[in-house]
Amino acid sequence: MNLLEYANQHLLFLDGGMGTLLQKAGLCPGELPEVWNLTHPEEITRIHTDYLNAGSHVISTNTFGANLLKFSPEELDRIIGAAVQNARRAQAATRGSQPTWVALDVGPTGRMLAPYGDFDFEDAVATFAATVRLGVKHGVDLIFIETMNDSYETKAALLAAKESCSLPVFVSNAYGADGKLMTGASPTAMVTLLEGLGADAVGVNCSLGPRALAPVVEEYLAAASVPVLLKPNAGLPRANEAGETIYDVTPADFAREVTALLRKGVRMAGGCCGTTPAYIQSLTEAAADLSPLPLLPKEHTRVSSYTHAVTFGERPLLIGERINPTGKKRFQEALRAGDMDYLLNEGLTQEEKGVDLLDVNVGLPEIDEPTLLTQAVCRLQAILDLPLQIDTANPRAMERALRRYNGKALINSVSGKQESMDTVFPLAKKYGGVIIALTLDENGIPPTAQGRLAIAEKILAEATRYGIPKKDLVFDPLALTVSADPRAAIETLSAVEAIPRRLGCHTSLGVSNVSFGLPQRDAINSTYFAIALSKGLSAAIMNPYSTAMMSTYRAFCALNGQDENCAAYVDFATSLPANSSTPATAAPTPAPAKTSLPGESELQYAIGKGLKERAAALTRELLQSKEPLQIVNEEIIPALNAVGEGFERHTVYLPQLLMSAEAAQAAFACIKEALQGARSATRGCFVLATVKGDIHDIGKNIVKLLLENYGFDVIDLGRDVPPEVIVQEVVSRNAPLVGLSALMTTTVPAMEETIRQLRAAAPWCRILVGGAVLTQEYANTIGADAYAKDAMEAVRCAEQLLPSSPKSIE
Ligand code: B1M
Repeated sequence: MNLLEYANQHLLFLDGGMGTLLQKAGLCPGELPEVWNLTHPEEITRIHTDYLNAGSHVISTNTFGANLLKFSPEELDRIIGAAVQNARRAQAATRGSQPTWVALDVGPTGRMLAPYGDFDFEDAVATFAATVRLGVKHGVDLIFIETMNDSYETKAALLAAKESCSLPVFVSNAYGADGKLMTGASPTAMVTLLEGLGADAVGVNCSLGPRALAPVVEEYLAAASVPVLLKPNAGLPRANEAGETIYDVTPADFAREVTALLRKGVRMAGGCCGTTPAYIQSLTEAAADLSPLPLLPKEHTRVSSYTHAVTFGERPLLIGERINPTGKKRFQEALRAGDMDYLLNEGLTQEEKGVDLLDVNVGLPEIDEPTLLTQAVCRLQAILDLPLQIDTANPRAMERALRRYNGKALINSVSGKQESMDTVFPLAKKYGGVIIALTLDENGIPPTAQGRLAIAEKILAEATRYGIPKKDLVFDPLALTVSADPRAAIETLSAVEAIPRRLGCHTSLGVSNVSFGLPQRDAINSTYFAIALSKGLSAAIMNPYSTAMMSTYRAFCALNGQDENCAAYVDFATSLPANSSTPATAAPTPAPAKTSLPGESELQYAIGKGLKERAAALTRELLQSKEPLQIVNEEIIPALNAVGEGFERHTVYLPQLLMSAEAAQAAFACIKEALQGARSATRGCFVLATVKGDIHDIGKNIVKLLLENYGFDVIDLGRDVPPEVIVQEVVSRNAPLVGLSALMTTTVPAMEETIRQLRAAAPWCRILVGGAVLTQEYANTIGADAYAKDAMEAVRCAEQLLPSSPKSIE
C-alpha cells in the first residue's frame, strides 16, 4: 500500500527508541550501534518485531550514524544491507492486519557545517546521498531524517535524499528547551525551509518529553501543510544515584500526552530515547479510536533565514535594496577586488535600519557572478539572520546561491516570458523559494493595469503547471517613471490593488523607479510609497537609509494598526536627529558607514558581528597607539564577554558565537604578530593544554603567547586534551611546569582528574590553572599549585613556581 495515501487517511504510528534499548542489551560505551546489524542481527530484529507487535506502522533501520564519516564504503554497504534485512525479517514475522513500512534512519553527521565548522555543505550533501543511495539499493520504503539540530545540515540531508531517490522523505528536528534548534532556528523557520525543499512530513523528535515539546509541536501544526510527526523522549534524560540514565515519563503518561497532541492535529507519532515497545503499545491503545484531523493547506507566503521566518501580509515588509552595485563605484571596486567587507557592512547597516529582508545583487558584466553571488550569500548568512532576496538574471548564479542558502529565499525574479518561467520555476520547485514575478513578457510591459494583471494570470497558470503553489508567488506590477508618462504611477497602483483582489496574491514594488529624472526624488518616492501601502502593497524594495521613506513606512504602520502602541514609530522618530527636516521632503540620508553601536568600540562591534577582516584591520590600526595587551584586555575580552552574555540570554546562537570567536582569533593573530619581536631566552619548559572535553582555546593561546614572550619554552598540546596525553608529555619531557585551562563548569572535573593523574605520575611538576570558570578557592579544592586570573598573572605565577629562573624581562 502507498505510504503517503495511507497516511492521508490514518494516524501513522512510528517506533520508539533504539539506542537506549541496545545499551540495555549490552552495547558498550564507544561501540558503534550500527555494527550490531551485523554482529547481533537477532537482537535488532527482536526490537523491530516488538515495535511492530506494539502497533508501529513504520520501523526505522538501525542506521542512525551509518555514514561515510564513520564507515568505509564497503562497510557502509554491508551495514545498511544488514539493517534493512533485519527490519524486513521483523516485518515478515509480524504480518498482521495493518500495513507496515521500513524507513532508512538518517541521523546527523556530528560535524558542524562551514562556516561554523569545517564541514563543507556539498561534502555533507554527498555524505548523506551515499547513505540514502544504499538505503534505496537495499530496498527501504522511505527515508527518515531525524534528530537534526542544525538547519543547514537538515537542508543538506533533505536535498541529498531528494536528489538520490523518489521515496517519501520525513524530516524531524531536535529542539532545545528554548524551543529553538541548537543553531537558532524556530519551528516555523524549519517548516518553511523543509516544505520548500519538498519534505513529505515534518516534525520533532528526541530532546524532551511530549509535554515539554507541546509548544514546538503546536507551532508546527500552525505552519505546516504537510503531516506533522512527533517522536519525543520519555522525558529529559537524567542520571540516578547509581549513575544510570533514567527517563521520568511513564508509558501511560507518554501515551496520554502524545494522544493530546494527536487530537490537535499531529498525524504520525512514536517515541525516541528512553521509549520502548511498552510506550508504543500504550500509545497505540490510547489512540485506537482516534482519526487524524483533516490536513489543511496553509496559505502563508513565507520566506526564512537560518533563525526565523518572515510572513507576507502581517504588515508591509521592507526589502533593503543597498546590496546592488548599480551606480555604486565603491561597491563595484570592492566586488572586483573580492572584498566582501563593503557588502557585509551594507547588510549590517540595513538590518539596523529595520529592514525585514535583504536584496543581494552582485551583477557586474565582467565578474564570475555564480561564484561571487554564492560567496555573498554565504558570507551574509554567516553573520546576519535576515532572510535574503537572491537577485540575479543569471540562472547558474541563481541555482548555486539557492543551493547554499540556509533557508527559503525570496527569488528575484521571474517574468511572463516563457524562457524566464522555464528557467526559474524548476529552481524554485527544487530548492524552495517565494518568487517575485514581474508583470512583463515578450511584448514588454503593458501600459495598463489590466494588461499587467493578464500577465500575472499567465504566470500563475504556468507556476501551477510546475507544481508551485500560488502562495509562493509575489507579483511586482513594476513602478515606472512618472516623468516619462503621467499615467505610469496610476496604472501600477491600480495593479497593486487588483492583484490581491483578483488573484489572492501578494505584491511587491521597487518603489524608487517612479522618480527617475525628477529633483528631490525622495519626496516623490515616499509619497508614492504611502499611496501604494494604502492600496495594500505587501512589500517594497527600498532604500532604508532614506529618512523620508522610513518615516512614511513607520507612520503608515502606526496609522494602519500594524504597530502596537506605535512603539516602532516612537522608536524611529525619537532616534532622528533633533533638527531633521520634515520627513516627507528630507533628502536621502547618505549611506552611513555603520561601524559601532553606542557604548562599544569599532573593534568590539566587528568582533560582536563576526567581521573577521575588519577585526584584523582595526587591531592593526589600534596597535599604532595601544599596547597589545591593552587591546586584548580592553577590546577583545569585553567583546567576547558581551557575545557570551547574549548566548546565555538566548539572544545570540551558536553560529554567531562561532563567527565572533573567529573574528577575535583574527584580531588576536595581529596581536601575536606584534608581540613576536619581544622574545627572550628560554627559561624552562612549560606544558600547556585546554583540558579534555573543552574546545575553548582563545584564552589559553594568549597565555601561551605571553609565556613565550617572557622566555618560557611552551609545549602547547592544544585543546580537548585527555589527562593521559598531558601526563605522558610532562613525564617524557621531565617538565617542571604545566598549565591547564578550562572554560566550562562541565570541564572542571576533567581538570581535577588531570591534576590527580599528574600528582601520581609526575610529583615534581608544579601545576598552574586558569580559565573563566575558575577561582582561587576552586583551584585550591582541586589541588592546583597556583591560579591565575589572566595571562599576565599566569606569567607571574610561572616565575614564582620556578624560583630559580631569572626575573622577568620588562
Ligand atoms: Co563557548 N561557552 N561554548 N564557545 N564561549 C562559554 C565559555 C560560556 C560561558 C558562554 C555562555 O553560556 N555564557 C559557556 C559555558 C557555560 C558553562 O560553564 N557551563 C559556553 C558554552 C556552553 C559553549 C558550548 C557548549 C556551546 C554549544 O555548543 N552549545 C560549546 C562548547 C564546546 C566544548 O568546549 N566542548 C562552546 C563553543 C564555543 C565556540 C567554539 C563557539 C567559541 C570558542 C572558540 C575557541 O576558543 N577557539 C566559544 C566562545 C568564544 C565562548 C565565549 C563567548 C568566550 C570565551 C573566550 O574566548 N573568552 C565564552 C563566554 C565568556 O567567557 N564570556 C563561552 C576570551 C578569553 C581571552 O578569555 O578564555 O577566560 P578566557 O581566558 C582568559 C582568562 O580566563 C585566563 O587568561 C585568559 C586571558 O586573560 N586564562 C588562563 C585562561 N586559561 C588560562 C590558563 C592559565 C592561566 C590563565 O594557566 C594555565
